Amino acid sequence: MNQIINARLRGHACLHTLRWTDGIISAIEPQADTLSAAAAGSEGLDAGGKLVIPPLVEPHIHLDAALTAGEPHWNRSGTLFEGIERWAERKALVTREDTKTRAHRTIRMLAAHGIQHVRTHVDVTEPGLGTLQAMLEVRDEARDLVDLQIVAFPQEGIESFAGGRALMSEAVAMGADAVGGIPHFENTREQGVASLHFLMELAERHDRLVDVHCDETDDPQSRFLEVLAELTRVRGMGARVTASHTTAMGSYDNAYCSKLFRVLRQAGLSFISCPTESIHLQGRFDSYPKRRGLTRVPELDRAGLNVCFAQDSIVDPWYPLGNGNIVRILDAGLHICHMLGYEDLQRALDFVTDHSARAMALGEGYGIALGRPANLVLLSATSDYELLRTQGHVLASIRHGKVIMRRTMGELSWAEGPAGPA
Ligand code: 17E
Ligand code: FE2
Repeated sequence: MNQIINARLRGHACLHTLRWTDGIISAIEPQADTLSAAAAGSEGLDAGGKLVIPPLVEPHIHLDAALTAGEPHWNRSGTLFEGIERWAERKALVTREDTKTRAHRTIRMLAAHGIQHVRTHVDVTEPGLGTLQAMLEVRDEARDLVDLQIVAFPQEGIESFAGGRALMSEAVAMGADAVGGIPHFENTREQGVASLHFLMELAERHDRLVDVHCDETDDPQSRFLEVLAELTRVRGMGARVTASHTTAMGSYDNAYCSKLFRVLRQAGLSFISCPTESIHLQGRFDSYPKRRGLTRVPELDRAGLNVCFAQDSIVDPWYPLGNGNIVRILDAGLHICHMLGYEDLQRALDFVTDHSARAMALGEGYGIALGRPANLVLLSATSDYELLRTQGHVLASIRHGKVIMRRTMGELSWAEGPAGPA
């Protein structure tokens, strides 16, 4: 494959031809007219006027726990905390092969939906760090399908888990790309704050990215985001730091948020919301009215902060569903966040492409521009709005200039018989 013709690019009125050489984009040419399919040549693809975008991005998933729901027990309460307990039981049974097999299967599910960039959290509250070692191998083995970033994630705490700090340092030494945290799960507020100081220092010293599970609770007293943001501001690390979940923000009052947002803007960090996961795990201690348990996605966006959507789980102790399709998450997120207004629908894909790429600090490795990798995805729709309205799909995924996946849509046919006007 060396070109796509009749490609519709977001933000452009006319169709384009995209060409590449040795897996690098070498031409982006506006077309005066629609070209005939034959013009694609034997080495080309005709996009037929549909959208061609850079790959979809999955910026927050737990590949180490994927496909383990119900093993050995189901999460009956549906809470985050029971999920952590159930995972601890499954974690005791994990082997290297088990981890790698499930991770590869899940990566294939993601790639089947046009995702080529993935950030996974890997639980490092495990003496020996065998799971991390397995996932580092997966990172190499899966290169033909995805670029994988690995976050050293202390599921059971940095301060409250025996040897937590040493495990985090070891994980970074082994090659984790990013440093994680879980301050709301630490036993005390002081430990939560101490864990943030520790992890920011670790990341800065070793030049790693940061992605903290931060305030994943409906408790309005959980205020670790302000600490993470301030440590980020002081270090000037905004482009490299992400706060995931921050669901407590859905329970903060507006007076506190008006102060908090000042600090967030100064810090310039990114945000990831996992809407299907949060609507499922949060609100569990409410009767009615029942909170949605999501962070303030539109408010963060309107404040100029970078915010994106992610899946978080696929069939694990926290969430029993999921099939790799990030457009399903976008659909749910826009509904839950009151973001089905006209303007948001026009630019909806930003929340699962460009914004996510920015949170992952992909830089020049991402996007349709000359000299960048020919990583391209063909969609079944001509606009963001149409993709959502039709629950559309990825029809082809091209990686470093090679087609790695194609999908044919199901055909609809009507039986003959009485029908209204066509
Ligand atoms: N662990 C956690 O602390 N929170 C989550 N949402 C998942 C794992 C999936
Ligand atoms: Fe998570």
